[in-house]
Amino acid sequence: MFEKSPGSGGVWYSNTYPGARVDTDAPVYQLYEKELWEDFTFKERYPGQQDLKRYFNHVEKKWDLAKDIEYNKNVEGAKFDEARHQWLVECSDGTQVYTRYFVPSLGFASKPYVPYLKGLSDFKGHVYHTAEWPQWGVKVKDKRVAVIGTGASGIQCIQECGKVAKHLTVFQRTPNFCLPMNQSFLNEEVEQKKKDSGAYQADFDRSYTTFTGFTFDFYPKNTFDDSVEERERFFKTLFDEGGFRFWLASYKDMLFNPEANKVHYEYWRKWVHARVKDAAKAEILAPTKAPHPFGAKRPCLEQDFYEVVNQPNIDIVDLNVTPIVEITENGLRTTADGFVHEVDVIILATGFDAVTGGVTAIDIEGTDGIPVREAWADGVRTNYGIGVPKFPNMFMLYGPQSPTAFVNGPTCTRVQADFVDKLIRDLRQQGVTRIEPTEASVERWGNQVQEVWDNSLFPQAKSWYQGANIPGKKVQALNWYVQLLNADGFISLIIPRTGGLPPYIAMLKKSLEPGLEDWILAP
Ligand code: NA7
Repeated sequence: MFEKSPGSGGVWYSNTYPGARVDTDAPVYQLYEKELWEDFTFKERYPGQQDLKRYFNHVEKKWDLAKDIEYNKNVEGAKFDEARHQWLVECSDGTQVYTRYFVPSLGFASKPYVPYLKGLSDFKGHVYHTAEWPQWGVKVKDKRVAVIGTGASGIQCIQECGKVAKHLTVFQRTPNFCLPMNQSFLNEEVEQKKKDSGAYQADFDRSYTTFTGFTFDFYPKNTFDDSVEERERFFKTLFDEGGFRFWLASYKDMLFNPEANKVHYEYWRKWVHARVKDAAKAEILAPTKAPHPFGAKRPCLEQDFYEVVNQPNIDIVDLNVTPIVEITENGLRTTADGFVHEVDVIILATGFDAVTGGVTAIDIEGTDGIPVREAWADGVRTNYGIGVPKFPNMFMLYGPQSPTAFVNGPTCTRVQADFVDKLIRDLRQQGVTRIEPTEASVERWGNQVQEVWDNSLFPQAKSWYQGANIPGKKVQALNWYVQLLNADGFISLIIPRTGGLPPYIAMLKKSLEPGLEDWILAP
């Protein structure tokens, strides 16, 4: 394993900004091997970055992985050698290795995105991107801080920095439809009892059966099946329980039926306005007219974000009204009156070239000599989000056209890793040294991913889910979402009456059946 960072954890290594934490509740945000969870307990229901780092170190120790990982190794290029049926992988320090199989496991958020901001290099203060936060920390206490961006990183960062900064200005282009985290500390003894009683294992098992790889699933009713009172009661239980439930355990038509979606937005908007006392701020954070359907862009979980932004030391600038014209030596100039927001620190919470950026940043060359970034210029092409035509013996994990951004990360990677593990074992047994997806399987998969996407409300948001956050990037469905919906409820494309992860698991299994028809094999 080659790893660019000096330690394990991926995004949880590099994203050390204040407030960084996972939006998945315990215990399913971890690997499911008993030997790993029996003697490790997270400190909080939604673990913070430091705790996640502690977890990665635990796994590394327990599985004695350090001997297999080379840290501070940046993979720059990889090329398939047809004579050897092997990849030649090259690192920036000159390291070269031949390997039969090449498994880019680059995550969906490994290439930070910094938008063009005129004059940024003139700024005399400090500039930090949330994903490249110094490991030694940054002093924001008593400083004047600007945060650009209100995705998950921005919200978490504002929530923490706002409490200690002298003044903090939020530069918001699109409001985040934040949901309540309902955070709590985990009690060692209580968790131990859950482990002993089989509750942990039951949650892990359940995560393979739900749409999202979490322990909860969509409600099997449509929004208007219930009366207004029943709906309000139901919504309240989702908010009380917290997490992504209002998004991913609500009425099953919410992400497909615009009217059902509006009802969700209105409920959420009222909830925000009840918390943010400053009416002008509340309107920017939860406007009368929704900028996009609820949940078509990823919401973020908050703890006291709405109370923090209500503080007098916080201003919110709506960039749709007053865009940033330029960065000056001492701040950010916005149009309306040429006013400069003077700050000491600028925090860029501007996200990532998500899902594809990690893979396309490396010079991975196909058998036709074309790098993957060029091969995908008109759109990503994979089968099952794992194999890529003209890139034999390469298997991506947690990459584009997989369930990636729509499921619990560990569940998704586990499912794919099991698949790749079995595939490699089978190939070895059969004496096969070269495998490549068939064009037919790639065509079918691409159409399937896009067709399902187009039938949902997701395309209506300019989100990283579809590459729309990066200027010039091809807009397309980058994640496998799975289902179509009609008036009768879900219609699975593959297996009736199930959704999300389960059909994906079934398809991967089928793809391994004798004949491996989705793949071209060569001895
Ligand atoms: P996101 O979710 O991509 O958020 C990036 C934010 O930065 C978002 O609010 C953007 O506004 C904003 N942005 C980007 N470019 C600009 C410019 N030029 N001007 C102003 N604002 C800008 O990234 P995160 O790091 O928060 O989270 C990524 C995922 O990682 C997260 O969803 C989790 O799954 C983990 P926009 O919304 O595009 O109007």
